[in-house]
Amino acid sequence: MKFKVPDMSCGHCVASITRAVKAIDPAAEVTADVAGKTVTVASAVSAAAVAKALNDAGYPSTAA
Ligand SMILES: [Cu+2]
Repeated sequence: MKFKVPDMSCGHCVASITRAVKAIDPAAEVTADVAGKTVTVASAVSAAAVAKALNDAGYPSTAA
């Protein structure tokens, strides 16, 4: 699943996002493209659950 995360602007954002996703799925693989403002997540949890975790961490997203 892939998300557009407009507010992701630096390595700190990536760390926060990665932590938020791993909090709901420790096995998730998170790949962030800061320049492209996209986050790709490989996880067994639903896209909706990941989107909620991102939002709760302060990073609203849309499907990309
Ligand atoms: Cu940042």
